[in-house]
Amino acid sequence: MTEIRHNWTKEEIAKIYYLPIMELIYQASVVHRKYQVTGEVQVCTLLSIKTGGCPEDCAYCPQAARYHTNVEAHKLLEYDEVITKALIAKENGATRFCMGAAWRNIRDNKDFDNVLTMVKGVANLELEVCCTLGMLTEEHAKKLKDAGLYAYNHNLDSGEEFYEEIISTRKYEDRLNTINHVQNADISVCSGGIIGMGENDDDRIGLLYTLSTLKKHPESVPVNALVAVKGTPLENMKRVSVWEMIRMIATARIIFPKAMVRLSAGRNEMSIEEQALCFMAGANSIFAGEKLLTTPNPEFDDDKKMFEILGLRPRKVYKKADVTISQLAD
Ligand code: SAM
Ligand code: DTB
Ligand code: SF4
Repeated sequence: MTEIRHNWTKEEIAKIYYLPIMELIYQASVVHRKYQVTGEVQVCTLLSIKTGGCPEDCAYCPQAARYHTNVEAHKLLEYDEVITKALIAKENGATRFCMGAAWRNIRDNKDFDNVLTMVKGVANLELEVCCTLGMLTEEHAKKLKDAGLYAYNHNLDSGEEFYEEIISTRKYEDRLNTINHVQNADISVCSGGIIGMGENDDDRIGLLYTLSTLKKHPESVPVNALVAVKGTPLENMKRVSVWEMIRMIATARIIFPKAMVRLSAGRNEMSIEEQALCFMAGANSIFAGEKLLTTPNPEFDDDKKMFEILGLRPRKVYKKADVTISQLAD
């Protein structure tokens, strides 16, 4: 049960997924203790470096140009603003900094050159630098790698069949190709999904199954609860139950013992007790800071209190910094 496997069948994953919830949490916890550092949770921070105006039609996304949401679109942020935000995140205990852009795909232009400079800048801080910029080619991935990119986030979002119901402007296969390009450039892969979009259990199992059959497991698996944003086609979706989040997290922990399983979007509506169960079930990372990309998230200080109450430690950095916040202020 606890070895690393690439030959999971959907039936085997379903058997785990449907375990009675207390048994599932227990089994995930056993795997967690064997493969991960117990009591340690990585704090990551997101920054939307280019917001809104996206040509895609992802039904959940407030940044798609075709929906009328309250998101204020802005062009690519300036380098100094990005570095300042990264240093603030670091001061607050973050060890990973993820920059997101509302792009369908990377293009060879000035904006991409500027993003490469930002990657270099953040990589010089004491942080794992991650980007989520849409689809990319192998050449783009190599350029990002050379700039010092540590990880690339590209979610499969759901199982293949359900994907077509929420996005029509690209194919599941396009997502898989991008992940392949990222892996070929030796960049760490962050890929997971969203629950609460109207998918069924088979779709969730299908997502985990596809991720488990990648030639290399993703090093990071984010589990997001849909944030239903007014103006998007999914605005009226009911908030997903915490038991479903726990079920997804625990199954992911068992299938991907070595991956970081990230309790991602949806924490703003969760109590400390609910989040504690997610950590018991194998989640070992959160996004902290008042905003995810465009939607609200708990403040750093609230999470610090939660860590204290639960006796959790933020995961330490593994790199040396070239710049400190005081140097930047000079
Ligand atoms: N445009 C790029 C892309 O789609 O790959 C990168 C940015 S996109 C906003 C990153 C991820 O955020 C999506 O793949 C999706 O999983 C997640 N996301 C977007 N809107 C969300 C929402 N309302 N609730 C939960 N997750 C969401
Ligand atoms: C991921 O899986 N979740 C994060 C990160 N990867 C990029 C994004 C969540 C976005 C939630 C909606 C918003 O804030 O715009
Ligand atoms: Fe665009 Fe990404 Fe939002 Fe889809 S999820 S609309 S690709 S920003």
